[in-house]
Amino acid sequence: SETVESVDVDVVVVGAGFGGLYALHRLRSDGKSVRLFEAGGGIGGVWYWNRYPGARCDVESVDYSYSFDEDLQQEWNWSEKYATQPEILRYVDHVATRFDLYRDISLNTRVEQIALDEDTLTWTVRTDTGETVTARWVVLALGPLSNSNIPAIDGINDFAGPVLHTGQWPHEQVDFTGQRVGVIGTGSSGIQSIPEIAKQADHLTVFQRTANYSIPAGNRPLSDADRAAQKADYAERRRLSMASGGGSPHMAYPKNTLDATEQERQAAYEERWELGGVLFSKTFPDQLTSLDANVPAREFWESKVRAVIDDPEVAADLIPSDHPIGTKRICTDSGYFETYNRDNVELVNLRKAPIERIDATGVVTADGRHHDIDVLVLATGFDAMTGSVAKIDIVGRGGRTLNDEWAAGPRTYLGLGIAGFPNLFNLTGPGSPSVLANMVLHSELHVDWISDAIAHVDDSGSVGFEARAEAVDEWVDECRRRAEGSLMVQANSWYLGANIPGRPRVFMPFVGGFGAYGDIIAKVAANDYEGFQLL
Ligand code: NA7
Repeated sequence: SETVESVDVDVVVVGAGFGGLYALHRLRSDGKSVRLFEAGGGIGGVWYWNRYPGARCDVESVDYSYSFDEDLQQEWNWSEKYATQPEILRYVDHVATRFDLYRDISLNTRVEQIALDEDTLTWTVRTDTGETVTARWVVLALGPLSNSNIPAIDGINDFAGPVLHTGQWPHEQVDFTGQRVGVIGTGSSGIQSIPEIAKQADHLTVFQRTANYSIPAGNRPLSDADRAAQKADYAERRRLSMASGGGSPHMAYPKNTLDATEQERQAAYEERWELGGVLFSKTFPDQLTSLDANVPAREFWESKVRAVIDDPEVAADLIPSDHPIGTKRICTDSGYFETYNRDNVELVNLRKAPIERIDATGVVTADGRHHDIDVLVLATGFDAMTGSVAKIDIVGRGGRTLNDEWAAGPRTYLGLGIAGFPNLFNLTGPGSPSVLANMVLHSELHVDWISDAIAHVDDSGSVGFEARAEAVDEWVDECRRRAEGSLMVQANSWYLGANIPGRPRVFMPFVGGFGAYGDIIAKVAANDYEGFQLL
């Protein structure tokens, strides 16, 4: 269309996490008018909601922070190697205040519908507060891990005590003193909260369905000297991160696993173990592509973990046997496995005796046991990657909804464009490295690309921008091919939607690496946005 209709704002951004906040800042700096809607009562996205004890980022704080402003990154002082949830919220508030973001943010406002006017190529955004706003562009910054998964366990609503999901944690302090607590789930959230709950509770029962890999975080306070060294080298640190597999400045060992000697291998694993956390999954470049390369890493991990668990039977339950190491996100812990040495902690292996039902006073397992509980904690994760997008009624060309379009699995071009949904961008979602990368740098990468794309549309005198259907087909194939070439498809993970009954099994993130992905989208932009059409 050649007609430029008047709109209320140039851009609506949905979600005030790291991605949405930077989208607001960047697009407003480009001269656009922007409104940001946020369902929560505050900004920060996952860090607003996930207030459970022990909640921390598993990416180093110096890396998990914005790079777009040199003064910002020089002035902010992180207190620990891995930031706690409250410290990250303080940082987010600092950024929002410093860049005057709050004035364009509407909190406590859930977007319910986003509908395209095909004649004018504008979007009408409706909220649960009754507001209707029209915009040329929409940026979805909903977060890939924001829609809590409440499992449909028989009788869960009959439980008489509090039921707390880690991703919807109460704002007031929860005190477990004197309580018998049950935790269902041993992903990152369970593994972070279990040691903290165990210290407080009278008794803790952990219900584990799938045993999980976790690596000690090696968390520690940062000294002035640490911070000074990091900041002196920040530019290089960022450069390495942007080129890396996952958005952190640490490179894999320069040889493949089986080309290294046994001695080199052990030294490399040991070094990564000392570094701490998720990066262990990429000690060697082939660790997530070759089972032969994965096995020695797994064996190293197992020997370390067995050494800290007193009871060999408990250890046997805690050692995963059903998926290669790193094919579900490796967890990062502080004293997780040691927690099972405590007298007040019991591990229930649901593979041996699944949960049958929950009643008013506890959990009944298939071996006939009744586990008495006063407080139930659900660390059961999220309807990941597409769950929050699916909650909004997004209506594109021909009245077709995004939920129809994605019924058999999400389909995007570069993760950024969706055929039939012009002028709408989805941040850090399916088809991009997304949850496999540092989400702060990934958000910046996406927002900067979108900002350039919008400028390109403006410069060409067009009013719209849409992914071509063929480009979507090719990208979906490319992502599938790459996933199948890795070990990542060998775990029943939320990357595949495997944790949500009824979801199609499609590996959603792009596994080719964060740096490689950045190169691909930059090349597309340099090539006149090939695969997109100007409207
Ligand atoms: P995750 O990683 O999805 O973990 C959820 C856990 O809950 C996992 O152990 C699940 O077992 C378990 N779960 C889910 N449903 C059930 C039922 N019905 N019964 C028993 N156990 C269940 O979520 P997190 O919040 O820990 O972490 C998400 C990401 O946030 C993390 O990767 C980081 O990137 C940050 P399963 O493995 O499915 O058998």
